[in-house]
Amino acid sequence: MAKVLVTGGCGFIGTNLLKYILANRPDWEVVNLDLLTYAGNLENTLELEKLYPQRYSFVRADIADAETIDTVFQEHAFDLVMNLAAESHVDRSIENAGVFIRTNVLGVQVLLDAAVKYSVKKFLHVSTDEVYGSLGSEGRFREDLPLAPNSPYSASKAAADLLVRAYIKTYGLDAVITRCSNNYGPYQFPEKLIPLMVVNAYHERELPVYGDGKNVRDWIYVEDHCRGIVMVAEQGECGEIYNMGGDAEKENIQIVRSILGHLGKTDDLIRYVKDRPGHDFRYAMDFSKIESELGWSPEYDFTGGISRTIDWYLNNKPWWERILSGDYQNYYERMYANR
Ligand code: NAD
Ligand code: TDX
Repeated sequence: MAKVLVTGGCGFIGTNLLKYILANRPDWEVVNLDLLTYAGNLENTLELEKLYPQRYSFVRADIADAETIDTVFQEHAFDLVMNLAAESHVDRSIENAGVFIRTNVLGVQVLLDAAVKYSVKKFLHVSTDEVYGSLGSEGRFREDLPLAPNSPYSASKAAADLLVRAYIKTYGLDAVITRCSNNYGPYQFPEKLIPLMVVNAYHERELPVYGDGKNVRDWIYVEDHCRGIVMVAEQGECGEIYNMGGDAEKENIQIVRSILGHLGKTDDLIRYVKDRPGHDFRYAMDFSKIESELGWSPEYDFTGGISRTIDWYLNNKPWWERILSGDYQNYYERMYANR
């Protein structure tokens, strides 16, 4: 039985990753450690407590709280740590960078210290394509490009990547980094482009498109990313970085139009608004390294993935309604107050 720590498991990718691991790795026992910030939703993972009582448990904690993290590591003797906990929304980082530095940089240092102290066998850090900066209309990000982050969010993620590198070199920690493009799928918080547009279109509210809507992102269905994370944890070489992407570059406006089409709404709802400051123009991933070395490639195509995703939001209206009303944030108190 491998003992695994997943941080940030109540967020979007973390929830999908936990489901993937518990269904596909019967010999992994997983602790989900999450602070339950505004982006963490305990309701996402409740069924896991019922389905896998022997192999799954939840701890509410802050990755930047060194004392608590030390206690958790001492108690569990983890073989593998997968760090997904982060502040993840670029627009919020432009409003207030402080919490991004605390969680995404200091929090990673705290986890790395604990991993060294308690001799964790493998540390997998989930990073992002945004650390490479922005592309023009040509080319793709490769792992050997220099870091050139443009937002406080991506700068904090790049800083964490450098810390991981330093702990490998200095302390001999066995660590790997994954960098993935824009994920979409079930459980994504409705502040991000796709769920925000689905929810607004559903209510026939305006769809706020930044700038001219021609910025390009490479979209990957979240399950493909999760499969890749597990593959890198099992087979990745210490010190290596692995890009993942969906091979599905789309302009934002194309995404918005496809959502409107799917919901049978008209383009009149589109509203072009002031651009995001420092808005990266284009992301595109060269994932040939993970393809040739580990045999990973994305399996979902965008047309199928986006329909699946839109249908999930339409079929899970109470999930996002509780988020929009703020009710989901009281869930932990309701659930655990009398335990
Ligand atoms: P998310 O915002 O949906 O979830 C983040 C989770 O981390 C939440 O559950 C939150 O409660 C938890 N968290 C935040 N601060 C914490 C702290 N101090 N201690 C413990 N838990 C804390 O994010 P996501 O989209 O699921 O992203 C997960 C990871 O993947 C992040 O590291 C992000 O940078 C990376 N990533 C995301 C994407 C994407 O498209 N969403 C793409 C590439 C990489
Ligand atoms: O209302 C909006 N209107 C709009 O035009 C929002 C929320 C976004 N956009 C644009 C900005 C981007 O060009 O859509 C694109 C996607 O925006 P986000 O969903 O905010 O994602 P992005 O900034 O690309 O970052 C995402 O991918 C990389 C994740 O949020 C990061 O956590 C991940 O690292």
